[in-house]
Amino acid sequence: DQSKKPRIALLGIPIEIGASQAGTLMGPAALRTAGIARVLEQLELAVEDHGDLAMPAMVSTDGAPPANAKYYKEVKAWVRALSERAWQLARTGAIPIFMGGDHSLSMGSVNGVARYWQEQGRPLFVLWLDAHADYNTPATTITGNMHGMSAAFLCGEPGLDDLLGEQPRVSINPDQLDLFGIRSIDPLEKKLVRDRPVVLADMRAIDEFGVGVLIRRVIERVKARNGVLHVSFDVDFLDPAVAPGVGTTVPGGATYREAHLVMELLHDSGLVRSADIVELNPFLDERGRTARVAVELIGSLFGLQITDRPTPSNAVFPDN
Ligand code: Z70
Ligand code: MN
Ligand code: MN
Ligand code: MN
Repeated sequence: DQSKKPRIALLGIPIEIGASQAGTLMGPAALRTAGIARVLEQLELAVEDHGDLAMPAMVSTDGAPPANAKYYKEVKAWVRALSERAWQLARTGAIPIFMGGDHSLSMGSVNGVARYWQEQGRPLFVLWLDAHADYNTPATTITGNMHGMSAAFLCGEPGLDDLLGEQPRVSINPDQLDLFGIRSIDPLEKKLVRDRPVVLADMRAIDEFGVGVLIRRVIERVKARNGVLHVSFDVDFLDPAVAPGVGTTVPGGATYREAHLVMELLHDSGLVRSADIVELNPFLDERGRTARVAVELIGSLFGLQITDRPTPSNAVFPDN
């Protein structure tokens, strides 16, 4: 019975001006070519592909853009349109997967789903799988690239205050953000993250404890507050050897196996209600490798398993 299957709503957001390198606008097409819908359908999910969000018109009456935020007006047009669309998709009861596009789109996707969960009275937690913290503001950024500001914006940091236009801003508390896989952070950004109760597992922590322990810690925190989880998956979370098709490769990323375990544990938690997959740059990819890995990982996030036997755990939690 088609109506009883969990529903996945795919939406492409072909935005690239938030990043330093062009090409992420081809991300949604590459994910479709790599078979994202087919993989999810094989998992007995009902998949709706809503196509790509159309590039929205810019509103010329908006005031002067803030300094140090490149393509602010264009990003604003995307983000306000996407926030509304994300809220609507969440209200249909489907699990939206937002296919990027650069990571600035999460300012719209996460704001929209956060609005929905606020209406439902459940806290939204955000797991940010990324080489970068994306916790810059116009006051801390070196590059002015807005994809480096999305996590900070979502936690209510000032400096992009008019970005959503008429859309309600629904910030998450910094203690509901988990930065996971971080290995590149700017000096002022580092200071800002240190001053906030953001939960962070950097690459050293992953080496010390392993992804199993650390992802279980994320899951337990969400469960303890009867929350739900949004997974914002920046493909540069992965090691460049696995995922060369990204604009900024940072060495020392998650291995193929670590990333799969992350996704499998998240699936088993039953907490994931929405996801972004961002920063895939098909122009820089090697024969579709990165797109294919990304699709495999989305498969694991939504139930693809090696065997159908439960795997026991002997995880020991660190104290924080
Ligand atoms: C740097 C900045 C960035 C990619 C995020 C990097 C931002 N912290 N780059 N993801 N690929 O420009 O703010
Ligand atoms: Mn960048
Ligand atoms: Mn990012
Ligand atoms: Mn990144």
